[in-house]
Amino acid sequence: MNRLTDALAAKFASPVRSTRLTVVLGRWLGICFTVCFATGLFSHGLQNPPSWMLFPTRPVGIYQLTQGLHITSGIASIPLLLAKLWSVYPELLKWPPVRSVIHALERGSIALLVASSLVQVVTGLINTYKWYPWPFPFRETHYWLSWVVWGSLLLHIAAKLPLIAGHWRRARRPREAEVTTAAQVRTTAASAGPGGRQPPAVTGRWSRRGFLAAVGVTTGAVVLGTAGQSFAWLSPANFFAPRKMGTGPQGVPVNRTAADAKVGPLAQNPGWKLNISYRGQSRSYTLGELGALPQAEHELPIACVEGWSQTARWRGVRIRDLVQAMGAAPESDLLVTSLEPEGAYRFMSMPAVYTADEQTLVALELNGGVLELDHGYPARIIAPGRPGVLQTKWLQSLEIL
Ligand SMILES: Nc1nc2c(c(=O)[nH]1)N[C@H]1C(S)=C(S)[C@@H](COP(=O)(O)O)O[C@H]1N2
Ligand SMILES: [Mo]
Repeated sequence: MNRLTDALAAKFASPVRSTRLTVVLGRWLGICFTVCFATGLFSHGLQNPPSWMLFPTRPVGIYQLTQGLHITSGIASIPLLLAKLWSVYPELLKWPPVRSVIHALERGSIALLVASSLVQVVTGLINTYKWYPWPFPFRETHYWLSWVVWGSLLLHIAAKLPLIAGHWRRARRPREAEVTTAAQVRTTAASAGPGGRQPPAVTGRWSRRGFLAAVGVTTGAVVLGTAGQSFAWLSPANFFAPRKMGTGPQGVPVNRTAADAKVGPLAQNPGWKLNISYRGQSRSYTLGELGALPQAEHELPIACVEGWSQTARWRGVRIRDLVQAMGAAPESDLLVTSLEPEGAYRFMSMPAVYTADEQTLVALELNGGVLELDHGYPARIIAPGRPGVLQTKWLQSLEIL
């Protein structure tokens, strides 16, 4: 077994592989994972708010930015993660697999880290393509898995701290620092002939640079080809992401159509009314009545949790005006109900900060025209700084809490 794994290790040995390379890749990956984790927690907090949650509403595109960073850093992690796995691959073949309790714990944490990270980034990527080929609820799984990734990552960093510290800066004498595995020493020695020496350090350094450059270019290309789904200025380079800015009815992509949501007939019913209730009193508005109220117009983005976003011009009634007309304070929590008969989108809670915000609208128009059915006709919510999933379409009622 020992021979076999050594032979395998030798087969995959490369002078490019070194602790220093792994540390450099680890740093890039660490940045991506940190950005991804922080923005993911923010997104989760907005959707499942703990009691202490803060809801920033300015800049109005704050969620567009954080979710764009989330998706983009997650995508960038994929080539980096693969490169880092490649850089340590022979280590994983070392025999015996477990040498002590500490060693077993360390290897266990690496196994957990590798497995959870791979599942996390791959399911995340698949999710941006609106494909859910698994039986578990994506958001909860993604959330809990992020803690597993972070727990095992911290253990991994703690265990490797001496190595990381030792290779944080470029080695002044790369000859010793370059070579990591015993198999590598043997291969390089063998290739140098009897009594061989390691190849000149400079070769190793240049090929490492070349490898890092290749990883950098690949990561950059993947980022450049997808980030345009979230960042307008990169939109022309959006080759891989599933949704493109400026496409769809009224120039805005549609996430779920009226037909998918089975709301067509309800939403197109000419007798439609928006019902508003407060402390046992209620009042309803026809579409004509809503249109006759003072209208406000704002540029606000829809920023989907799945990564795409699109800024548009929305026009409609300020939600705070409707709340005040019921005799309630503008700083009121709301329960918003959609006509959509069932499912996760039927109910949406709106914390008081958004209700009070002058840019939060019951929108009737989009980009200068009456809302298309797929965008939420006859009326939908649009609020600054919220995930798209909370921008409820096809309104039925507002309950002031
Ligand atoms: N009732 C209802 N509202 C909804 C949805 C839905 O499926 N049903 N989709 C949400 C999601 S996930 C997003 S990203 C936005 C997208 O709005 P759009 O389809 O008008 O672009 O609407 C949100 N509002
Ligand atoms: Mo969404």
